[in-house]
Amino acid sequence: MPRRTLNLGILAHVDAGKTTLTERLLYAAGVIDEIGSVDAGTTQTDSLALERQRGITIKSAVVSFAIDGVTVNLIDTPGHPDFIAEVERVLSVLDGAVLVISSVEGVQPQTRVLMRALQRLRIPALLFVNKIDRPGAGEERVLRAIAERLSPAVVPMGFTRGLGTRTAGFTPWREQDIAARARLAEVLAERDERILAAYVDDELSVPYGRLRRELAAQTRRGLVYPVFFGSAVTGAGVPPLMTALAELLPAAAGDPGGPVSGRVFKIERGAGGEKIGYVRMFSGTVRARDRLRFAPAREDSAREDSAREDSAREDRADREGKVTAIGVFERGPATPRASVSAGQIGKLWGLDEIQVGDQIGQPGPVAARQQFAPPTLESVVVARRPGDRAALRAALGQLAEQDPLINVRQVLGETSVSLYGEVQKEVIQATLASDFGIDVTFRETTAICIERPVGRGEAAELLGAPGNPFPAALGLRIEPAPAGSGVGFRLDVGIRSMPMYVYKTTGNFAAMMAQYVRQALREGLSGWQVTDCAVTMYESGYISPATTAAHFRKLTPLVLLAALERAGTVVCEPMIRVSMEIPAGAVGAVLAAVARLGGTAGTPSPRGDLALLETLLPAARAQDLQRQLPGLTSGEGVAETSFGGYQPVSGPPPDRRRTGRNGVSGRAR
Ligand SMILES: Nc1nc2c(ncn2[C@@H]2O[C@H](COP(=O)(O)OP(=O)(O)OP(=O)(O)O)[C@@H](O)[C@H]2O)c(=O)[nH]1
Ligand SMILES: [Mg+2]
Repeated sequence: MPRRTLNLGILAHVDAGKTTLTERLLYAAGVIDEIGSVDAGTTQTDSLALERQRGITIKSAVVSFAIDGVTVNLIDTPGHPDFIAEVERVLSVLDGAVLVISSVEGVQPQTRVLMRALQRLRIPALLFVNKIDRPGAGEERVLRAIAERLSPAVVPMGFTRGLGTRTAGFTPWREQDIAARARLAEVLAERDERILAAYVDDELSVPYGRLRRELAAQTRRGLVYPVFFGSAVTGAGVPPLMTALAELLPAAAGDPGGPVSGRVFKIERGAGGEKIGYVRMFSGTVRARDRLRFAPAREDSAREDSAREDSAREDRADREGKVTAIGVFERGPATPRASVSAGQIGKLWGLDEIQVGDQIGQPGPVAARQQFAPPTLESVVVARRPGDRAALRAALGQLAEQDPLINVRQVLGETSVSLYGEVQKEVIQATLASDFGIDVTFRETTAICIERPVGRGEAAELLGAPGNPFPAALGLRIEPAPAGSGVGFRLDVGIRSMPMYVYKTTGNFAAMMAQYVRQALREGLSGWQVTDCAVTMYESGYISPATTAAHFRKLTPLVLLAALERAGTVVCEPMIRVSMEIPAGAVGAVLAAVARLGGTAGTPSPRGDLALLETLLPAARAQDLQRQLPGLTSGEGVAETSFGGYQPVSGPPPDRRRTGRNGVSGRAR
């Protein structure tokens, strides 16, 4: 029987201890003899020079170890919100996850964002409450926060002792621990009627072995979340966590003899500049010298509004290439192998045109996309030496290969990139300098706005009508839809009006029209992406055999923009929610700063000598507030940010087309 493989993501808010835990797991599994440290820059997974200097993870990294007959491919991810796109890319290849929570800081904003994504995608997860050796560590408090803010379906798997000391430990519950057993039965009974029936008679009448099996079954279906406590630094609680990985999470199934199907989730450049694709295999076997076909994976997005990215994907049709070498993750880093099979993660050399998000061979499970907020900022990158301009464009092209969301755009001879925040900007700058020898500066960071229709508008081009340049008829209606709903598309025409000799099925016709519509909505009346709308196609016509797909594709933007002009749009800017804990005496100064930056604030709520303050600021200004906070609060204020949706801009709408650059200065208006 082939070894089973568990592709496991380690996810958490920044600094919760993911990389340290990864190191500890590798040590406990005997893969490394010495434990590296993030602070000394000696860990296995923070291997980039920049990661070592800064002590944060920037790129996801894969490393493997074996436990109880299972090979675990562990994917250490960055926790900083500027690098959330790295997390999104690995979500589609995970069998399970460990969500790390600091026992001192508790549930943090990014913890919630990540947990929601795991829940939406039904990815089974174990929770590991880390840093129990640190002063200020909590148990009950953290469990309450988890139940209230993450999921009520949690099962503590043991108890702690010596919290907040170097000797802090974690002991798993045993069969004899009556209270814990009753609680386990209670949680499981909520989702299983047979357990409920047995449990109603007597909580302890359900055999312990059955409870454990049911716990594994419910955990694997993403219905309950077992919680462990421990310390990645001292190693406390790590052995029970490791046992649980094999017992409670699902290892990958898949037929190595089946048709080839895999997903590319990471692109890297080798020492000689060669492209390396990381693929997770769902089925079949890829061997060196195989010719492979690849194309963008089908996607399932939480929010369907990324017309920008859709269009980028559309431009890259099916491609192919020949695999020249393979590395497989089995123990530690990848080792050279002749093939990679179902369930495994491999590195593939030789596929020069491979892209992040590509599907290799047969379609696999639908890819997760748009689980998190998109980048909200952009900035023009300028080479300090004018002679570097062409090299800069090429270098940014390579970076965009590894991180498609940086979305390199040429605007009036300049190059702009989209950004999540300042840290990502610094990383791009440092990477360009160290890896490409190009010194750059950034122009002012500005917001990436969106447009929403404000009313309903429709337009049509009929067959043979004057002014219709194509032998195709098309009528489209656009109307507003709820915020965050993206772009909806619906066909409302009879089958006889669809050119089936071109599109074969109505489903395909609808899918292609939806794609043309999303493409056309990339630029609205003010040049921003149009979203949160419902588009209905109410008119269709063709002349066989003259009409082709290109006619519908080219007619769509003409009709849709006419409809959009009748509907009208409002330009909305991205907002960031900044939650602060500040000294009570600093409230006045902070409120004034928030107002100066164009933000709004809720009522401060007192907590001892401190005040909690919730504010909402334009994205381009939120980081200014964070920069000013230490000065305003004598260094005592702490702030946490999260995406706050889009709000109509006040004043004249910034026009991205007229200026060719983002017209929003982000200043208070
Ligand atoms: N006391 C204590 N410190 C810890 C523990 N785990 C991690 N740390 C420290 O916390 C800091 C962050 O640890 P990392 O492992 O880099 O955290 P991370 O989650 O990988 O951080 P990012 O990848 O940047 O999001 C480092 O200084 C670690 O030494 C722990 O269990 N106890
Ligand atoms: Mg890390």
